[in-house]
Amino acid sequence: MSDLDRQIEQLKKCEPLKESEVKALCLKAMEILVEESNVQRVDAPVTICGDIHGQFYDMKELFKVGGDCPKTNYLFLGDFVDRGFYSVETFLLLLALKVRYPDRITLIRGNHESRQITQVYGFYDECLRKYGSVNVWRYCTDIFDYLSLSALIENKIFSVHGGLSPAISTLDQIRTIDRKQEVPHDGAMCDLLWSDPEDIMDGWGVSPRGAGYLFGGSVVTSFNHSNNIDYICRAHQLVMEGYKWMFNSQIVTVWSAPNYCYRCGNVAAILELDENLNKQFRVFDAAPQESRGTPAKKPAPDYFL
Ligand SMILES: [Mn+2]
Repeated sequence: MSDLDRQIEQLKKCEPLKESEVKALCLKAMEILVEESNVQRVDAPVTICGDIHGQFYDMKELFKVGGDCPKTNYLFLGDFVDRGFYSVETFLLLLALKVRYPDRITLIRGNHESRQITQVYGFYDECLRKYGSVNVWRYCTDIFDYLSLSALIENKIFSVHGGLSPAISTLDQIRTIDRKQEVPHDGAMCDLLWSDPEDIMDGWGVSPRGAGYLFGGSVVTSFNHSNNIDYICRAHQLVMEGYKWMFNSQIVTVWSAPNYCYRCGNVAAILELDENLNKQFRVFDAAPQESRGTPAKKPAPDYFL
């Protein structure tokens, strides 16, 4: 068994790696991620997953429902860390799978894959508590800068963490962004990770999050038409039913953190696409209490971001 396979087995038991192992893993991951496009091509069949937020045992439920990687090809839409008790183990397991099976798992960046946000919502504190230093946080946040910004499944389904940007009308404009940086406070890269579709308005609106925009149905219609896209698949917003279509099935939200923050009472979903892009949502509940390990601290109180 290789070191990497052994590390994957260890992480699957929710046991973190040694600091030196994290450093080596992140270096290998960087070599792979730097080659990826800002609009990373993904082949079907693929299973699309939304926010995880450090809910390690619920991610294990996700893999039970969706199948193990590499047998199942996965696309994760970001927000791996913060809020839950196990951001370290959650992100490192996904990263180790990426290094082991680079063509069978795609990880794109969420707004929480950021130095600034993780210092407020849990990942920084968790690294400090589990390792006694912030080195692991530094290695991981350096890797965040290399994560792709979006994915394009069979040229037909555009996938992104948040949504659209008034600065972006074509996929080629996304391809020209220099993504290897901390998430900026505004501009195209920020909007892709922060924006939300909104029912009650058309065009663009001010986001209550303080970053990104609200965008209406006409914006989605125009983007999908210009780019020859069937629909947009995104995450970023808690959906009590696990997934939600909007604007006449032109955009879907997929949310994969059941009982978000261990108290929201929602179910989670993943979206399975077969080789012909036929859709099957799999809805799942939080892992049962007896299989969850012992949490080390209470989650942050606010679940708006
Ligand atoms: Mn988010």
